[in-house]
This record gives sequence, structure tokens and C-alpha cells, in this order.
Amino acid sequence: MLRPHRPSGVVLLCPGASLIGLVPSPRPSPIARVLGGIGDVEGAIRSDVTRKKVFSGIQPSGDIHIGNYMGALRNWVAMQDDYDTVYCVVDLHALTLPQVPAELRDARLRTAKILLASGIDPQRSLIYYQSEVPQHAELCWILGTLASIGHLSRMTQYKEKLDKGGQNLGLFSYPVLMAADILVHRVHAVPVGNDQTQHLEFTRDLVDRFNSRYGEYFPRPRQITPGVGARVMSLKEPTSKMSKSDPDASSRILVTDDADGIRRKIRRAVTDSGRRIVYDVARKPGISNLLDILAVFTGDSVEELADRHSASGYGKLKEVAADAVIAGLAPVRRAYLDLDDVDVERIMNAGAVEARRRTEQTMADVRELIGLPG
Ligand code: AQP
Repeated sequence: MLRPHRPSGVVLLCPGASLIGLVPSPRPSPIARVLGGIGDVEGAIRSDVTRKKVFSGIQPSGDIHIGNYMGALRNWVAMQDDYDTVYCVVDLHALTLPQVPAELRDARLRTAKILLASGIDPQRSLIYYQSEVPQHAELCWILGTLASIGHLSRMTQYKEKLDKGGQNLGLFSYPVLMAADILVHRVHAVPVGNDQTQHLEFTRDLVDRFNSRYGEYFPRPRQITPGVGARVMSLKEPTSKMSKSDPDASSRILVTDDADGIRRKIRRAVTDSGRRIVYDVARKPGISNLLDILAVFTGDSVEELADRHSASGYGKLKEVAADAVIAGLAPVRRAYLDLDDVDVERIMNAGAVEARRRTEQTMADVRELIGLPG
């Protein structure tokens, strides 16, 4: 018997709704809740059927940088107040580029710790490792039978990553697994940076194909992207996005970098010709990137900041940006250092148990719809 769609009692943000203003600066991490409430985790993660659901994932393909934080994590934290939230460390996705096994194991844990230290609260959000919930891979296979090869070959991220050693079927079908991650929870919205727009469009295409063949079952998920910080650029090449897998470590600021490291990287950031500080992404990509970063960590608009600093030199702007990033990340870094690995793995294990339970409900429906035993 198919279960009906869950009722929704809360207003959903519009497609592309901006969360800026909702999260002007990082909140202190609820570390006390993470550690204090650990015994209750399993019982506490319950899906609230009256709220809209969101899902998002992050790859443990390296260390988490401020692009991930500004484009995704800070919004994940804010959304816990209004949505039924599911967040996942998508370790199967990380395998689409070559990984050293021992490093992948460590990176999974570090990623989980950053999520918790940033303010993801396991009492309010479901959080787990993707590979521990096989329903993601099962749905990926089924959706793969509906996926357009032409559409997949047009994905920008696929084309970019081919050069990084990604000549494999997994990289090609990455968007199908991402669609499965989202749809296995039947969520209404996905908070991501704007590098994921094509993948979300592809997910909606798969929803249409599935629903038209087997009957209305999956909601069409909306993308929620912040107004500022949706695409943070490399400090060394400000026309390319900041990325975990960039071989140049000085191109990104890690969420766990210490104050000296942050200041050094920002001082060495590539800037543009001329001396004036203006926000102009096409002509001044380096300065505009610094203004974007400063805007997220101060809560001020880029226009205000450009005005305020128009007469300062590039060097002064870099110092101000470094101060803001150091202050903004300090509570996250402190919380990260305080977390105990064993406690974190317990949270992740409890999350996987609950995620298997929830996603199996979807898979039972899907199997039945496509003609397999539910
Ligand atoms: N530079 C960025 N600016 C804003 N948002 C970003 N995101 C990633 N880079 C930026 C957002 O972070 C979330 C998690 O990303 P991911 O781990 O799924 O992988 P990604 O988008 O491919 O990120 P990276 O850092 O570039 O990793 P690699 O190098 O491994 O591919 C997503 O919501 C993403 O939008």
C-alpha cells in the first residue's frame, strides 16, 4: 500500500529564496547540546510530519572550506528552525575522484565534526554517512534507468572534474546519485551553493520522468541558495570557484584554519589591477570575492562595504576581511577542537539507523510502483 504524501503545515521559502539576513553571522555552536544530549540522540531524531523537509549533502573529499560554509553550512544551521532537516556526509560521492582509503576515513569524521561544530544539532536534524544507508545506492540504480545520457554529458562539474582524474562511470552518474540522495527522503527543498543548480535541474527532470511513468510520487525539490556567498571564488584564481580538490591549498580558507593561517592566506590572495575598491565581479573578481566574504562574516551588504572601504588600499581591505573571518570562524573552530571522535561516531551511527528506517519506507513504495516486491 502506498503511503500518501505527508501533510505540510508550514510556508516554504520561494524558489531561490535568499537566506541572507536570516543568518548574518555564525551562531555559537550548540556544543553543549551535542555533548550533553548524546544519550538521547537515537530517540530525539524524529521526523516532524507537519514541516517541509530539506536535504543536503557534503563530500568528505578534502577539508571543508569557507565556500562550503558560506554557500551551504550556515544556511543548513539556520534552516533547522523552520524545516525538518536531513544532512548527509556523502562519502560515496567522494569516491568519484581518487581517494587514499585512510585519508577518506579521516576526512569523513572531520567533515561530520565540522557539521556539528557549525551548529548542526543532532536533536533537531538527522545527520549520517551516506554509505551506511544503502537505500541511496538502490534508488540511484533505479533512477539511472530513467536518466538521459545527453543531459548527463552536459554537466559542467563533470566536464571540469574529468581533468582531475575523474574518467569513471561514477563521476558521469554523480547527478543521478545526488538525485537519489534528495528523493529518497522525498524532500521539498535543497539548500546548496549555486554550483549545484544544474544538478538540481537534473533532479527535477528525473522526478518528471519517474512521476509520468509510474504515477505522482516524488515532490519536485526547490533549490535554496543564499543571496551572498553562493559562489565563493578561489583566493589564487578568483575566476574559478573555491574547491576542496584544488591542488593549491592556499586557494582556500579552511573552516578549521587558525588565525595566522587565515590572515596569511588572505594577505596572499590574488587581487586585481588598479587600486580602487569597487564591487565588480567581471572587472575586479579578486576584490569582489573579498567583499563577498566580508559581507557574509559581517552581515553588511557588499555595496555598503565597497562604499565604506572605497578609499582604503587593497592591503587594508585584506586586513579587515581577515579579522572578520577569524572572528566568525572562532566559535566553530573551538567547538570542533572540543568534540570527541567517539561521541561523533555515535551520533553518526544513530543517524544512520534512523535514516535507514525512513528511506526504507520510500524504497518499499518505489519497488512496488515499478513492479518489484516492496
Ligand atoms: N566555492 C563555493 N562557494 C559556495 N558554495 C560552495 N559549495 C561548494 N563550493 C562552494 C557548496 O558546498 C556544498 C557541499 O559541496 P560538496 O562537498 O558537495 O562538493 P562541491 O560542490 O563539489 O564542493 P568542492 O569544495 O568544490 O569539493 P570538490 O573539490 O571535492 O568538488 C554544496 O552545497 C556546494 O554548493
